[in-house]
Amino acid sequence: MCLLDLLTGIGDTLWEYGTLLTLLFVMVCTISALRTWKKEQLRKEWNAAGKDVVVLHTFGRGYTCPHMSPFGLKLETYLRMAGYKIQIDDQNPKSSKGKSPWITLNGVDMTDSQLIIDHLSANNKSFSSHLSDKEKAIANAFQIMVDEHLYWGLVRYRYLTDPHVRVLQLTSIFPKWIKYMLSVMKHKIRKALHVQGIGRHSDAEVLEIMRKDLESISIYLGEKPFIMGDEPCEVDCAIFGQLGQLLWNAPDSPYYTMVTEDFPNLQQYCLRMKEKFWPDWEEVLDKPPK
Ligand SMILES: N[C@@H](CCC(=O)N[C@@H](CS)C(=O)NCC(=O)O)C(=O)O
Repeated sequence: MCLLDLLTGIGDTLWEYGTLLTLLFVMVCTISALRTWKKEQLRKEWNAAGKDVVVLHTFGRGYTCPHMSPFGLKLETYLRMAGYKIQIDDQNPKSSKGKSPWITLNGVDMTDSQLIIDHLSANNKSFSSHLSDKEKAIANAFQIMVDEHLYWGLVRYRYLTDPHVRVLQLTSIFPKWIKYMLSVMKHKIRKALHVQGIGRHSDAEVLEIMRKDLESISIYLGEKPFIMGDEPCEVDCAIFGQLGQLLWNAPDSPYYTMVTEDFPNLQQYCLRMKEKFWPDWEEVLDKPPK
């Protein structure tokens, strides 16, 4: 009798586990099928954008600048410069590499703002072909300086140095609950900046590092309308992408003051780029809640 009870008990338990496992299996399969279906739907939607229409996957618009990401501003500026028709997708901002922005063009996904610009420039219209090899090298060095160096100073200011983390109020792209998770977010960013290196410096050192970058751009720009001369080219998109964040998305920051007061030709430069490629700037901005 005891043995029978024991066996029955084991049988019941196994049955319960079996049922639970089956349920779990069905749930996982359903979620995976739903994901695949959603992906297929999105792909259909992006392909329906039309031939040679660029679907630009990016974070949503800001209240003071169309992009909160310097790389989004850079890439859309280039696409506008090259005359592409653009369809914005702000629901899937991160690529398979986990970074934003990325694009889908004629059914093909492409990632990384610079790789995309290099690819489109090589296959369509280059705005740098008139430059000498020496000038191209200078343009390349500026692009790397702003995207891989100046950018990190912006990240540090935006999320760590700015006591009010004002960037959160300049757009609706951050979820409302982010303010309760600020310390987690800051911890993640602090770790990334430590690995990159800029997180190891003092605030005063970072300020000087940033000033030097901005001063270099300002000196090289001088009186010219665009960084490499009379006509804008690809590198202007990168510079505008980063400087635009300091000018429009970093209110009350020391960097805003540098761009507007210490190196005013940078502000003039941004306004020139804005006027040339973003005549609809005000219209595309998101509206802050009343
Ligand atoms: N090299 C990349 C950089 C893109 C990048 O760092 N994007 C940031 C937004 S400004 C991002 O997606 N960060 C999200 C993350 O790192 O998780 C490019 O040029 O597109």
